[in-house]
Amino acid sequence: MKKHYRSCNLCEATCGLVIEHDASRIISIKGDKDDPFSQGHVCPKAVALKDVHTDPDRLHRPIRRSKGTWKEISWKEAIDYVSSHLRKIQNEFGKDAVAVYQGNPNVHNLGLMLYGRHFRKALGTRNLFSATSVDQLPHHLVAQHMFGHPLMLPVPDIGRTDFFLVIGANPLVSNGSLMTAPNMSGLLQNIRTRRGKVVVVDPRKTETAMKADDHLFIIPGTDVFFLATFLKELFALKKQEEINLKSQLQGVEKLKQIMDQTEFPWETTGISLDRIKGLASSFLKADRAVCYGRIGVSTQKHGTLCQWLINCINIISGNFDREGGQMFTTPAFPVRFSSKRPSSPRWHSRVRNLPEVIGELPVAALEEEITTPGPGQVKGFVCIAGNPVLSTPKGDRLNRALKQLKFMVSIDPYLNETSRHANIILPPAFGLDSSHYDLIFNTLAIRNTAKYSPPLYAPKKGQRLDWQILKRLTIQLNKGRSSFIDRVKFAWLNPERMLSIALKRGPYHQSMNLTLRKLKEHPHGIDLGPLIPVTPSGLFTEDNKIHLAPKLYIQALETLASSPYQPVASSKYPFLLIGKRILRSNNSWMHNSHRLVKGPQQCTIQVNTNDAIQLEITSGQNVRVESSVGSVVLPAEINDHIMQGIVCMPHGWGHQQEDIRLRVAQQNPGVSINDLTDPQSLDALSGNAVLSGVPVRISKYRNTGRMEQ
Ligand SMILES: Nc1nc2c(c(=O)[nH]1)N[C@H]1C(S)=C(S)[C@@H](COP(=O)(O)OP(=O)(O)OC[C@H]3O[C@@H](n4cnc5c(=O)[nH]c(N)nc54)[C@H](O)[C@@H]3O)O[C@H]1N2
Ligand SMILES: Nc1nc2c(c(=O)[nH]1)N[C@H]1C(S)=C(S)[C@@H](COP(=O)(O)OP(=O)(O)OC[C@H]3O[C@@H](n4cnc5c(=O)[nH]c(N)nc54)[C@H](O)[C@@H]3O)O[C@H]1N2
Ligand code: SF4
Ligand SMILES: [Mo]
Repeated sequence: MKKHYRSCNLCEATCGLVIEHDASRIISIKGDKDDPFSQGHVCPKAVALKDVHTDPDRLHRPIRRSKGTWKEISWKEAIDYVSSHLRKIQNEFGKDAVAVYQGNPNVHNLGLMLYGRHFRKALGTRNLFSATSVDQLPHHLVAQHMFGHPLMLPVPDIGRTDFFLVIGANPLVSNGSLMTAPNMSGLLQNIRTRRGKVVVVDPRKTETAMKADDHLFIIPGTDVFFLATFLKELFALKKQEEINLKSQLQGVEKLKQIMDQTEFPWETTGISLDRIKGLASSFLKADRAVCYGRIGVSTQKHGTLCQWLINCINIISGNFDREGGQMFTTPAFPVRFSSKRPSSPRWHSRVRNLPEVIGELPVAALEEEITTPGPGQVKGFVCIAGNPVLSTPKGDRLNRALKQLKFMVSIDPYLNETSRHANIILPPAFGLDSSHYDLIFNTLAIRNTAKYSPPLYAPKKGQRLDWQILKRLTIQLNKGRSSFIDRVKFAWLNPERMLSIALKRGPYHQSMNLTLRKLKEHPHGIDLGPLIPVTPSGLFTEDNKIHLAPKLYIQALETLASSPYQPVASSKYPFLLIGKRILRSNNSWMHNSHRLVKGPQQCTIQVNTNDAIQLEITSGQNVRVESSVGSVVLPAEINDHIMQGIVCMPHGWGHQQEDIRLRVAQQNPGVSINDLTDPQSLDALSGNAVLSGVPVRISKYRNTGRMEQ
């Protein structure tokens, strides 16, 4: 029996694992106590890596659809088939006729991160989409405007803070996002042991809120007014000369002026002015405080303004770029390059004229790009590690649209709700079969760390890793177009070589002799120390300053504050639907692990007790949920942990199609929240989808005998 050490790459926490195994069998998966970062912490999903590894439903060879059935074909045939079809479409209809969607696991996969860029470049299409625009796009946009680079994402230094203000995130369940921090419950507990405070602002009394010192219920989508009122109070309490980093700030006066002059409709939030002011005052009094907002505030109408205001709160309260506040990482693999950033938008979507943001278009526009005829219409589609039928707004419409494509390929280990539409599926050997180094999550971690994980088992004969698939496709697409030198260089590269080169260019090579070889000698990972201040030299703005008051945001906030507030809920759709995460679930793709889905149905709709009484709904009873774009039926879960007028359900469920191959998931399919979300509803500044605060009506479901979802 042997021990293998690696990082779990399922979620952002990057926990260290120790896997006991023999030549062919995994015996156990546990937390690695010697991992300097995670120190033994894991969640139930880590053990399920074994289920994914041995899942009989997983594909191992390319399959091609032919006359309604799937046939296995060789990799050579598959790569030729895909590259020739993509080229044919581009030759006939133009480069943009092929669209690409990259899903969440791309950022958890070293090979896809390193080769995705080359593949996209070889295609040369502007129809690039990803899960970013149903997630954290506002953060990137704000980072670009304020700090000069979309990857300058500040993280809360939660290990050293005394006041953790959490808005629209549930890190005890999600294990943290844009805040790589294993052992969230320990970290939260430590804040309280230090006599610090944890305060949660959320329409739901979440698992995190239950462990917090205080919880404020907020009406979904009104956070922008809560945050603006909070910031206004900080300006009122804080003397100008006390603002630290002041010489590095650009636009303080402008921001102060707006805050002084504007009254924000705080009453729409459902939180009293006294409470907002009281919270701002105790935040300011704390030695070290940090305000943090995630999915709940990123995926709403004013997501970009919310993330901008959150940064401003941290800056003006004196908690920016300092210990215990909001800080930047110094990653060993330097992912932020200082090349001059082109001014956005460089192009717009064809149908709705939506601007490109950081090189991509809002995925909410993908369906219309496929279905609307005319020059530039999308005819070919490459889906890499993504399941947009379940994860993007009005996914059921996209489900229909994908049928219209001339050609589609999925690079995915499963035949699922999205890949079932492909003409061909290229399934990678992945997870435990691949080597790993976390490019993105080391860049978002609350300590600077580095860890290399070798593959547990080398891929079996006839299997290909993600990077090998993308590399072959890129070579085929570039045939006859790249120079001999470029071709030789590209053929020589592999993830390990790229990693080795990058580490030598990184900040720890000189000081600590950090190389890939050294990482290999330290299988538990290497701690590179706590986060350190980087301002001003680490900023990417031309003047090396933090831009506090980008014109776009100031104008948008002024317009918003001066127009009469329109409540989102209406008499037709009186409830607001919000989303959540479940501990034993990972977006849309881990429901085929029996150990994760066993027990009571997890895809339920949470309804407040008083609302349930009025609607005569009882726990476990089926409820119909209707929005302006669709309807679903699912069982109710009734309690007081949710505000009256708000309902909540998880995303990633809805494995109902018969022709998919997810035998465990299909026994308990659930329904998709994204049959209810509206692709027309976007954060105007970033194009991010609005997934929080969707107006719906709910009613007791009376089965009429008709087939219903
Ligand atoms: N309403 C609503 N919608 C949401 C959200 C929400 O909160 N509410 N959350 C959004 C967020 S934050 C996200 S990140 C997205 C996620 O949405 P997506 O990224 O579109 O989907 P996932 O569910 O992560 O599915 C990932 C796919 O990748 C495959 N896969 C897994 N690992 C690998 C790998 O290593 N290689 C390859 N090639 N394939 C792999 C899986 O089989 C699966 O098909 O959903 C978004 N959608
Ligand atoms: N177990 C598990 N962990 C995961 C994932 C998973 O699917 N399962 N997915 C991973 C991914 S891809 C991501 S992006 C992260 C996300 O990580 P988090 O952002 O922590 O995700 P959620 O748990 O969805 O928390 C969002 C919170 O926002 C609240 N909310 C909704 N609308 C509003 C609003 O209008 N205002 C406010 N203030 N709050 C609101 C919801 O009630 C919920 O508690 O989680 C990651 N971790
Ligand atoms: S918290 Fe995330 S990284 Fe840690 S074991 Fe669970 S899924 Fe893996
Ligand atoms: Mo995400």
